[in-house]
Amino acid sequence: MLRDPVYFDAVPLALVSLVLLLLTACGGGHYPQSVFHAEADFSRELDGLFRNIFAWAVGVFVVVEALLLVAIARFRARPGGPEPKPVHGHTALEIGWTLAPALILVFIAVPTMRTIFDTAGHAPEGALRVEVIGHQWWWEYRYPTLDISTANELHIPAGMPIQVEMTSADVIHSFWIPRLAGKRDLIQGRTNRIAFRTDSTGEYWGQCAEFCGASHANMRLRVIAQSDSVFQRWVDRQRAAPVTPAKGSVEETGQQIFRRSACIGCHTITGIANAKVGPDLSHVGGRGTIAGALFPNTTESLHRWISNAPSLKPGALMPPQSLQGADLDAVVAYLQSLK
Ligand code: HEC
Ligand SMILES: [Cu+2]
Repeated sequence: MLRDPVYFDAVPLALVSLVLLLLTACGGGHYPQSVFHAEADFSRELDGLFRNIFAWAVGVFVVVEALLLVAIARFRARPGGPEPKPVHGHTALEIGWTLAPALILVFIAVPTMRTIFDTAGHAPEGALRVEVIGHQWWWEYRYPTLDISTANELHIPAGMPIQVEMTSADVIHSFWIPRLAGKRDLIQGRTNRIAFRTDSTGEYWGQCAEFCGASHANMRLRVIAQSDSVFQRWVDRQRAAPVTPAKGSVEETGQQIFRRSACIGCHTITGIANAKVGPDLSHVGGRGTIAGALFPNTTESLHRWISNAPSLKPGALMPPQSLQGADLDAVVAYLQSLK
């Protein structure tokens, strides 16, 4: 004998689902790292592919669920009804449910392959080349054609294609600016490429997307897309020699202390020090953030950072420095003057 069918109370379940669905629309208007707010050709292409595949998935879902509901309604066991009739084999049905998914996969595969080739990093003629080197846990940027080296904050001209050439100084990292481009791995000893172009000026956030050690989550970055003239002004400032402090100023004292401290074993300031363990500080005062775009570039964060970086950023490869009091003030003032 068949037992009585079990009835689910479908109404509360449907209500909960509806509320959850509506809640997904919440979240405010600011999406610093949302792939759904694409602002470059690269990210728009990924977004388009995602939406395309999602539409197919929704179609499959609707058809499958509809058939399921029909089956439940029409073929359910009814009290006193006859035993169900077993059915073996149905050639037309079997060919149908083999062909339909195969066709859908073709419709998904074609745009997927196109996107893979489109995002393979072939930049058009005249693209601006930027080398990105991943370090635990910060980003080094070099502009080989402009002779610039900077860190963590990537300035680009809006409207111009950017050719990014990526490698790593240590472990594997991944360069990802959700609204613009990426993710793509940075691997020591090889060069991976992406190319992208954004037409809107503004600030975009990104971060390392491949686990790379203690401060992986603190390996962030900022992209600042600027109009041609603003970008050119930035380039000119970066190419200029670092500011020379005035005679007798506190900045000059800071420079002297910097020169005889451990700093010169790890950092570059053109004309003062030339080491490559940490970020180039020639124009550090012009950056908005420090330490993997983790802290605002303020007097207070520079003080705390120089005194004890690992206490602010776990594992940071800049050891605590013994500078204190007026000496530390002077070094901070010097760094801030390096616009
Ligand atoms: C053993 C090498 C080492 C020494 C010595 C060292 N640093 Fe660093 N420094 C680093 C590394 C590595 C980073 C990047 C750390 C990170 O972001 O995770 C860094 C980052 C910085 C930053 C942030 C730069 C940016 O744009 O993010 C400043 C400022 C800085 N160091 C100043 C100093 C000063 C001043 C001294 C000397 C008093 C000094 N450092 C000594 C290795 C060193
Ligand atoms: Cu990482």
